[in-house]
This record gives sequence, C-alpha cells and structure tokens, in this order.
Amino acid sequence: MTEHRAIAEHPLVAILTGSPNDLPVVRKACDTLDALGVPWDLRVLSAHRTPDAVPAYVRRAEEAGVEVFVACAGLAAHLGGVVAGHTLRPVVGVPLSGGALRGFDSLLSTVQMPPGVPVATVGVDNARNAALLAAQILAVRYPALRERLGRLREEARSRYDEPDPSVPPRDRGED
Ligand code: C2R
Repeated sequence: MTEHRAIAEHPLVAILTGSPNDLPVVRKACDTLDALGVPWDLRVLSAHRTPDAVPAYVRRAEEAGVEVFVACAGLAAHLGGVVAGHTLRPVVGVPLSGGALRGFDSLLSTVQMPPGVPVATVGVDNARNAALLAAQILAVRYPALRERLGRLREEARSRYDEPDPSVPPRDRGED
C-alpha cells in the first residue's frame, strides 16, 4: 500500500485512501471496478500524514497510464483536493463516515473545493458510485466498457420489472 510498491500493470484508475481503517468501505470501489473489468491500483496515503508521498504517487500513476483518480478520506478530508491540485485528470472524491460528525465533515471538505480545482464528490461512503463514475468517465473513450456499464444499468432496472410482492394479485390485475 505504500507509495513505493510497484504500480499494478496498466491501471486506468488509481484509488487513494487516507487510512488502512478505511479499507472495508474502499473495497466496494475495487469490487465494482473488477466487475467492470477496469484495472486499478490502490494506495493508503494521506495528505496530512504522508504529504510528500501523495504528489509523488500521483505523478507515477499518471506515468503508468492512470486516467482517473478516486480519493477516499474521512474527517478533515483534504486528500481529494490535494490529488486534484497535482493532476489534470478527473478526481472523484469519496467522503467517509466514521468520525463524530458521521461524514458531514468529510463531505464538506471534499465537495467544497475552491473554483479551478474540482473534485467530483459522491455520497458519504458511496465508494461504489465513485467506481461507477470513474468507469463512466473512462467509457467516453472505451466502447466495450460503455457496453458493460449499459448491461449493469439494465440489470439494475430489471429488478423493477418484478411484480411487487406487497401488492395483492387482484390489485395487479392478475386474477
Ligand atoms: P485513522 O483511522 O487512521 O485515525 O484515520 C482517514 O481517511 C480516516 O478516515 C482517521 C481518518 O482520517 C482520514 N484522513 C484524511 C487524510 N488522511 C487521513 N482525511 C487526508 O489526507 O485528507
């Protein structure tokens, strides 16, 4: 997880998170990218605790071909903003809950970026949406990924085609 570990081969998404304690939530992003066949690299790095390692990793990740960054952090979440300040690639921010304010602090510190340095912020703990948004950004230039995302949407929609079990059959016009 350190900055010096070799970067995964041909990653398209680099995921950073501020603490090893964040990993159970962050894994949802990895799982979603795996399901879509998007290669990723994951690091535990902190703008506060390892300030030099963050820009060094961003540079190395770009050189390795990373096209989108995902930054996850709780409390005073500056990681996404610092990553965004060091790259022109899109940065998706995931505010994490876990502190006394249950993510309201990290939500504001991730989303309220000064003009000129955007961080596209998803909901608190919503690492899955961060992965989907990263994949949608990539899909602009990867048609096969666009198809996979389309299938995923269709699958999600098809759940609404099932009859609602709470509605009696006569009210569904089925008897
Ligand atoms: P610990 O559980 O390790 O004490 O960390 C982490 O993302 C974590 O959610 C507590 C919380 O601190 C966050 N953290 C940041 C940053 N680095 C760590 N917000 C940063 O650079 O923004």
